Amino acid sequence: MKRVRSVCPLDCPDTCSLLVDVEGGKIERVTGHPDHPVTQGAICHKVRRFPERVYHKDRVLYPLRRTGPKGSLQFERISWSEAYDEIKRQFQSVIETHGAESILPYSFYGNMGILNAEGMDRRFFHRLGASRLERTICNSAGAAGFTYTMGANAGTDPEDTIYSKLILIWGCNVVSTNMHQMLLANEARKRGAKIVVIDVHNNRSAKWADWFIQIRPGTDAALALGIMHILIRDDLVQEDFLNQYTVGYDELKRHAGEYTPEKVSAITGVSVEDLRSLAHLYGTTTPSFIRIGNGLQHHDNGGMIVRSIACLPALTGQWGIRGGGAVKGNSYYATLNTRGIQRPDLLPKPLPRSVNMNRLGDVLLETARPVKALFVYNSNPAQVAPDQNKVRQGLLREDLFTVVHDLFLTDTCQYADLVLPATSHFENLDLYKSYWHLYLQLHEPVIPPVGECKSNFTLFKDLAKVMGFTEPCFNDSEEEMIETALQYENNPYLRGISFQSLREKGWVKLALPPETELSEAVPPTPTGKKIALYSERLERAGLPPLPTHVELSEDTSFPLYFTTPPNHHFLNSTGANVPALMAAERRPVLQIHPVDALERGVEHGQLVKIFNDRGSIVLQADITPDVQPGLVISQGLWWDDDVLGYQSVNVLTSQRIADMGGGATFFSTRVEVVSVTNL
Ligand SMILES: Nc1nc2c(c(=O)[nH]1)N[C@H]1C(S)=C(S)[C@@H](COP(=O)(O)OP(=O)(O)OC[C@H]3O[C@@H](n4cnc5c(=O)[nH]c(N)nc54)[C@H](O)[C@@H]3O)O[C@H]1N2
Ligand SMILES: Nc1nc2c(c(=O)[nH]1)N[C@H]1C(S)=C(S)[C@@H](COP(=O)(O)OP(=O)(O)OC[C@H]3O[C@@H](n4cnc5c(=O)[nH]c(N)nc54)[C@H](O)[C@@H]3O)O[C@H]1N2
Ligand code: SF4
Ligand SMILES: [Mo]
Repeated sequence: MKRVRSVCPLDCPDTCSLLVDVEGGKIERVTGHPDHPVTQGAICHKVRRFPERVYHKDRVLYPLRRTGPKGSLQFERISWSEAYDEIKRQFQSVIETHGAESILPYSFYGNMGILNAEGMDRRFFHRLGASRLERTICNSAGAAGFTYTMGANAGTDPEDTIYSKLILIWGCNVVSTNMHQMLLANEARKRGAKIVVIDVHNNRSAKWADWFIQIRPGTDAALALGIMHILIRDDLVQEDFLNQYTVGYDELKRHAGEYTPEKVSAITGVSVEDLRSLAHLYGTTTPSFIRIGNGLQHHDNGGMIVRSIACLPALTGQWGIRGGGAVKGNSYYATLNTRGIQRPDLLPKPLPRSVNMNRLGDVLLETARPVKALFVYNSNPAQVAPDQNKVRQGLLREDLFTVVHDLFLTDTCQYADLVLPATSHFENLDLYKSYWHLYLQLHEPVIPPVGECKSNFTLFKDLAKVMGFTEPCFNDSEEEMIETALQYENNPYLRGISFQSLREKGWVKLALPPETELSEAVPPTPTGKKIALYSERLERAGLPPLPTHVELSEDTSFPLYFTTPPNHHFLNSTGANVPALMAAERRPVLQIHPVDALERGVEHGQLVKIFNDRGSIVLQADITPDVQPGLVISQGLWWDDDVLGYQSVNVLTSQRIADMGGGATFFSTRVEVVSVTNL
């Protein structure tokens, strides 16, 4: 038996360091590395069960070619060279008839490794001249909003949050989605901190918090403005900080004056008393820290919400204080040599069109500039993309050639002409950064590739050869690409980090300025930039330059909001085919408030139909006061199951784009619910 280091590859902020027990070339056990300063030996249940995923009986082990109609899951085994020949033939044919732009890569972060998520694949599709994909399904509205205020998607070092005395967890279900933030907050709590959760429902994190504030969907900017109003009115702002580090305080002061407690309470559903207590708690506690989640930015107004909340620490002068500030994401600190890895210089001129991934359904159904070939990897769009009926209608097109590279026959694979077997990250060399903590980690293979599986890196390197691309960058080894990624003089935080140092230590912390210099780094924005309370950039983009509450725009003829955040045991749709994790989640349900249930004659445990003008799904009703009246919730992205009658919640969500960053609007969905027995 040997025990080796690994990294969790999942799209989770915690990017844990793992220890893997390997016996006879097989993974027996996965645990958290006790020495990693953030992981501290603790990992989630999902990843402790990872061996079941790696050795799952349904893992795709060799290339497959479709033999039945699309959607029938009828495949035959073929060789890699047959698969490559087929891809070359199809790509050449669509390039001849419709140009390379008719090829669309579709990927996300099923594996967060730099090489396997955004490395050789990017080089390949750039050189091919394929359509470009805007990867905006996750955090892009909020990242844009935070950046408008702070100048970069960078905030507090999470390790410092143990020193916070007040922790606001805002639209973030940390107990399930960022468990090490929960552990750090627990440590802060031991040292006297208070934890407040602001959310639309009484989720696991709300139950763990000291104070749960329930808010109406999409109204968080109004709450932030209400807090600003009271901070300013009651003289709880830090004028010196505001004068030195911000622009637009005078304009904000006048503007926030309009957001009276009564008005804000009417918009948000938060009582005037709670609003006052919250504002005073925030205005009188230091250091205070805000963890801004992704939940509240999956709305039409998601960018503006995050931009507004991001103004708060400036009002009370919390930047530069250890344990103060806020985090939306910290990916800016770990900016790598993206141009060197992805080689955008290989793109043809004029640049191929760029497609927002949230609009996949419409894009596949468009006839003017049709997509003729789709290449999916690191993602399961038939399940995770909004407006699922449109996506599936597009995927069913007989004239669309679809390749899917995955570990399993996901819902998306049902529509594939070719399914290619992917390695798990345990089988690859890769570099990992976190979008929350500040450690880079190297991953060396723990086991050899299973079956005939290939990593994304190897697949796209092979495909470059198949297509006859002769640029030397297609010969790069994994090690060379990691060295390239780390060579980026514009990012001083990478100083001293090399492939070798990562190999020796496993992880290395980004070289942020030491604590004594922290005040120099206030705010954590590119040098010289001030915190934009008033944003000229937003003004130029035609958006409100000051923090502003904007009403959600979904069709109000459907009376209930429908929010579909992740569950505890799956990672998006990953893990939703692992029996132990499915058993832990039991079944997908619709949480509905007793008042809404009564109004509709719905009884606990009954099947209900949830519908809007995009489609309908059926779920079992869970009547609970954990949700507010007017809002129904279904957690998790389950795979479709014909036998049990599950269909994805994304049947109901919209392809509408958020106010900033091209973001998704999953949680602004509106629906009606009827009891199936009343149909
Ligand atoms: N267990 C688990 N962990 C995960 C994931 C997973 O699928 N499962 N997914 C990973 C990924 S890709 C991401 S992006 C993150 C997402 O994780 P988080 O950042 O925590 O975001 P969500 O869980 O989507 O939403 C957080 C909370 O916001 C609530 N919310 C919805 N609308 C509003 C609103 O208008 N205002 C407020 N205040 N709250 C609102 C949601 O109901 C939910 O309770 O988690 C990562 N970690
Ligand atoms: N309704 C609703 N929809 C949502 C969300 C929501 O909260 N509600 N959340 C949204 C968010 S925040 C996100 S980030 C997206 C996530 O959407 P996706 O990124 O599509 O996430 P997964 O469903 O986990 O699918 C990842 C796939 O990649 C595969 N994979 C893993 N490793 C590798 C590899 O090395 N190579 C290849 N080729 N494949 C690999 C996995 O097996 C899995 O099938 O979903 C979005 N969709
Ligand atoms: S999913 Fe998140 S919490 Fe779980 S092991 Fe991976 S990084 Fe850690
Ligand atoms: Mo995400």
